[in-house]
Amino acid sequence: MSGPCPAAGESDKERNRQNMTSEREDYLATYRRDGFAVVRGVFSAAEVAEIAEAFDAVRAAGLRFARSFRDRNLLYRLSVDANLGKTLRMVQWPAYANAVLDRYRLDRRIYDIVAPLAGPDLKQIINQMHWKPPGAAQNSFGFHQDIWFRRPRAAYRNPAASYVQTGIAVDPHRTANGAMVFCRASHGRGELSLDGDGRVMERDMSAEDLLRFGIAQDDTAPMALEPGDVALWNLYTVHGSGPNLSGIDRRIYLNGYVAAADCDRGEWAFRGGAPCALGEPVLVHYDALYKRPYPHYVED
Ligand SMILES: O=C(O)CCC(=O)C(=O)O
Repeated sequence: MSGPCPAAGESDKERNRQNMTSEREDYLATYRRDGFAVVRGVFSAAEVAEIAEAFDAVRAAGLRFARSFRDRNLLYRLSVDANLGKTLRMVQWPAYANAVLDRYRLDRRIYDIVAPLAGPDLKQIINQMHWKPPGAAQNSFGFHQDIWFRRPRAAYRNPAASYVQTGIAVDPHRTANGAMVFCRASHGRGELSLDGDGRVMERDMSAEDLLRFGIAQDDTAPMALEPGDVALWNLYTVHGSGPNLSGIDRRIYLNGYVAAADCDRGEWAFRGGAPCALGEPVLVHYDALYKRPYPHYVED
């Protein structure tokens, strides 16, 4: 069961209406047209520093383990990089382990960005920190659509309209440090396939994959972000990201939301606009949650 989740009153709804400024309408139009958009400067430098400190704490906790390690929905995904040795590549559901990250996933400003697209009753199906350190030999994400990872598919209804993925930039994101690359208007193409060819995390973005999707190179756009910007994209938008060839980190805090009525999985995040605390973990991606609900090492 998730934790307490109060119903929101009229004032929440009114506040949301008042927040619909013209800037908001612009990002909504861009999102609907291109399948991705950016809302600039959502979080201050001090808030980004707080998130970065939380990333440090979660990384230190993860690197105590010899290899990838799971405690129910919380997963530290480690890898042995050819250049850097043991690295923490990503963490799923760090909000269970870190109060600061838990607070930002429920931030009112994130709600105000997502609710116009997916409504006031939101569950959360993604809570992830991705960390690309400089000099890693392999930390690319091949071109993919997030819909590929929504399993079992029957639990995820109305996927084109009810899901919004968000990412808070912790560092500047540029091509040199592995910024994400998005394929314009690809969300209108429905589900595309590489016929199960390779895992997304062990794959580089390639012109050949774009060709297999029927997407022109000209229709790709790197997403430059400043710390504190919030990127958002659709479940069907083709995207990926390259290696970090720069001298700085590239960190992003990902939170994916879904209209609650359209999803049987996920943690409640907002009910009627009011934030919902995490309680006992519920089924999201880890199918063995109830069979193997104890901490254990994970084979990759
Ligand atoms: O962190 C990245 O660059 C990739 C993120 C991504 O592709 C995803 O979460 O679907």
